[in-house]
Amino acid sequence: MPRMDQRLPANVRRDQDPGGRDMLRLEHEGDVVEVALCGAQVLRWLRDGTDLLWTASQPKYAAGQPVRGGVPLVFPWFGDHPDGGKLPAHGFARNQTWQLVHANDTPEVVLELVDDDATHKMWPHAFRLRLSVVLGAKLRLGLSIENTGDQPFSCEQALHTYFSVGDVHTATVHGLEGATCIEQASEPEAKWDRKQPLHFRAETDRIFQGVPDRLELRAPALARTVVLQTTGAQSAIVWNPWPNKTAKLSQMAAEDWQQFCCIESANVRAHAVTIAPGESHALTLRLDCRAS
Ligand code: TA6
Repeated sequence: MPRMDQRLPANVRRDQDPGGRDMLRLEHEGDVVEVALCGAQVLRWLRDGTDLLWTASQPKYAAGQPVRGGVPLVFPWFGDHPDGGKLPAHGFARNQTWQLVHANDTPEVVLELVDDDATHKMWPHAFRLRLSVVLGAKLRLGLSIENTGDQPFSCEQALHTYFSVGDVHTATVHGLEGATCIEQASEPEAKWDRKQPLHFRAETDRIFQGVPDRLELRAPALARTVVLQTTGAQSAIVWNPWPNKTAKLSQMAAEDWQQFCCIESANVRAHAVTIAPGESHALTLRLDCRAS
């Protein structure tokens, strides 16, 4: 159970997710955010009972694993471990149990993860991670990474957000036009106009670098626009697996790919962050979901 003493503000409640795992439920004027202690993963952001994020239709709420959906974290590496092998893709922060260290009636909760023998076996550095989740008219996430050791380290990190879009064929992402991009998809769109907003016409797995701090996701099938406002994020990854990759992914039904896209606020590859001993880096994301 959370480390902090038992008192919580009235609009923050301890609860359990469908897998019986500890989570926190924040409420603000009818909106709800659910945050699992496993991985400090935002599971859902509910407005009038509708999830503004997205969860795969065969979700597994298992100990030590992220649910495919919501906002899984990425730290300290993005994608497969550089040495390959058995270390978890997207790093280990998403698989560890975080501790609740602060809560107030904004409402805000702050979860913390510090290094231990288990993490040292995967990554030989001392760190303190903190994830702040603040629910108001917007949802604000802040991931801070502190180097508590005596050697500098470099790390990749991302807020790997899954967004409901209703129909990915009509969804578009605005703000990345002209940004440097690496396409990682195995069956990508043959060629696409980098000066135009991003449309989804094939498997899409694009790492954009040197990105602006404001992006917009338009989902006409849901009459919804989401504005993503970041600080401390130089990279953005836009992902949709399309049917063939969906068939290889856990927790997914065959048609799930049509319902979502990921826009990940990140610092990866050339923009991995080097943090000196005693220093910190903060990556913040503010999500503003509007009817459009
Ligand atoms: O961020 C895109 C990506 O690297 C895809 O290639 C795909 O592997 C996806 O992440 C899986 O992320 P997840 O957090 O669902 O395991």
